[in-house]
Amino acid sequence: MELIKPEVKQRVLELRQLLQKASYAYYVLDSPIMEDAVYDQLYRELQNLENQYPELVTPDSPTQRVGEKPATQFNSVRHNIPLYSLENAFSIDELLAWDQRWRRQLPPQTEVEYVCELKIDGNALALTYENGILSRGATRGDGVTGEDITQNVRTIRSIPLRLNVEALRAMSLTERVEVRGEAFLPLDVFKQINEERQKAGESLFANPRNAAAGTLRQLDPRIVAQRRLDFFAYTLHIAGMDDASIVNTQWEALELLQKLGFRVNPHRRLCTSLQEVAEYYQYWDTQRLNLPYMTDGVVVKLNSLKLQEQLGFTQKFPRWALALKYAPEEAPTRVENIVVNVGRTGALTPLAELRPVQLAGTTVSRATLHNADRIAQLDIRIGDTVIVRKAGEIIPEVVRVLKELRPPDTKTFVMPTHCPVCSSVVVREMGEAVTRCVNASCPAILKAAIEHWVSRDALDIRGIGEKLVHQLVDRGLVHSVADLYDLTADKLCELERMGKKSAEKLVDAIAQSKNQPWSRVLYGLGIRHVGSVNAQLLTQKFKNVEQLAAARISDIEGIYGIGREIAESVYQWFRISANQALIERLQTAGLQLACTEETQAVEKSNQKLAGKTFAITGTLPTLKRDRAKALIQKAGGKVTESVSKKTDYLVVGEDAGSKLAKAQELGITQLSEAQLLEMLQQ
Ligand code: 1X8
Repeated sequence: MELIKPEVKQRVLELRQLLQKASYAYYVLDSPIMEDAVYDQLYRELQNLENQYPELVTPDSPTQRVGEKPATQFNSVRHNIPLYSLENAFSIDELLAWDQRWRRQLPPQTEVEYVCELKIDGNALALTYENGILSRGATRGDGVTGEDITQNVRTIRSIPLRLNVEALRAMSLTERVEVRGEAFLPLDVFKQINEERQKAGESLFANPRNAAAGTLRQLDPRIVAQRRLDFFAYTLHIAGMDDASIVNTQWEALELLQKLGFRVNPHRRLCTSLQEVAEYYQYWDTQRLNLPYMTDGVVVKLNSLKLQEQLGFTQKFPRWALALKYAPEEAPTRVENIVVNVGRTGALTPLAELRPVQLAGTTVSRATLHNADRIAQLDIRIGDTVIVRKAGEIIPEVVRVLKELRPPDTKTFVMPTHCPVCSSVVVREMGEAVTRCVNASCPAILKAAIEHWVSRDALDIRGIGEKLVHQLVDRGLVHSVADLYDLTADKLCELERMGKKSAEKLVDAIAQSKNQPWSRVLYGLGIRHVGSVNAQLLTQKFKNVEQLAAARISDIEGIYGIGREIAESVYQWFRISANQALIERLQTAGLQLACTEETQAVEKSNQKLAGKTFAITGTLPTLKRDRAKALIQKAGGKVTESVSKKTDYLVVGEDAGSKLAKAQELGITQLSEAQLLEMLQQ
């Protein structure tokens, strides 16, 4: 055997430590310490050394995450400690009942602390570490016996192959450590996988949990590695921990897990009363929709491990923990009919009319079926029992058919050949999933276009709602948004429930909208792909409608943030003569189709965050993160995902994550949401 120089051995160790540290910072602390390119370079250096000296390869090396060989099957393994499931509760009343129950086993009025954690809708894993090295990863299975999926578990970047050495040494945890947690697929990855599967004509995963389960059971670890599974750790068992010298509480266990190298969910809370537990539960009922992964409830645990031990387990559950769940977001119901809706862009969207069902706290009686392809793919028929789901989006969708419940008399749906509103022939372009009505004066399209025109971010005309728009169109008072500006109080008085006073007010509100800036008018036109941010980008470059109408695709595409698809859509819109006529009429009516000096000044002064870099952490009291980001960007600021020396401000919300610690370390100015809004307003 060739003798290996000590410098080489030393360098290999050093590289592993560096890479491990970088991974920890990136995947666990969410706060990178090196550029991707640097990481890649160090990784390649290690890979080269290991290729040169294969005897230096160890199983915990960062290069050893993805195995080469697909498995032929997974072996069954018996868990050293069974994985219990949790008792479910669906209301605060049930939480109180649970509290009463365990309290009966203890002296009256025992004071306790509760740990609240988010319940991740994924797949439980049991990870075994021997002498600090990951030796086994297993699925939950039936709780007693699971499957050995170590090869796949190794591909999950947020699972350390080796526990943090310093943390280990400090506690002399050299024996066996078992860590439990939830493997899950982030929502964006889930979406991407399903999009790819749809393109490939494969069946879709019904939800992220199923997709994660399917991924974990993939025989080829190279495929698993591409799927970007993630993992939150929540339970720590240390062999011989009975003396409780290392951790005494669940809270400490979570902190130790993080030190050992695991990703631990940052949204945990230590509570001293059920009132606080209830608040946490209610807070996350709505806030969870902003998280990049699925949660279906919160887990409440008694903090003291001693108390946990004292209370023990029933046949099925620990007595000291409870899964306080939210109303299910999926439910079975029957498709009573399939109708077709015509939207602002003329798209014909099939909708299922459902037998009403409770879903995520609301009654659902309609669900989108998206398009004809999807109906065919899922084979949805009128009369079928289906599963409806409300994911982050507002409109619920049908995710699958319970074919075993299909009655013999179902009816298949056929996409109409004519617009259900105006009866003109519909068009489906080659390679497109969408069927459209292309009659520019189709009343359905017109109604939707007017609703958009008057909406808050467009011309913001108060007092015109859906009902009024329908009346205006159905009575032939309005054939285009330009007709709004010819309405008089007298004409409006003909409408149902319209008095002289309100008619005058309305005419006034419509007239007021002539003062709205060019960017809002452009947004109001409803050009495909031109949302309010794009409209602002466009009007910053094209100071009036003539310039924009004359622009070539390449001119439009040249704007930072505007891609080819948007540019083409804008270009095509101005080539249609009906649209040119509309612009002319709006001009005559007196709408702003150019930047006035005033609006230009406003826009300039709006760029008050220019040159400043922001990061956001935690949940803001009122703004969704995307919205906060858009506001900052609109004002010329930059928003980054992580905190670095270049960050000027960190906007801090509830349950701030590791970015806050990093910002404190770097002395970066922190802002509350209120302070941010103030900066934007000044
Ligand atoms: C299941 C889960 C637990 C936690 C989060 N998500 C889950 N799905 C947690 O404790 N943070 S605990 C658990 C179980 O014990 N079956």
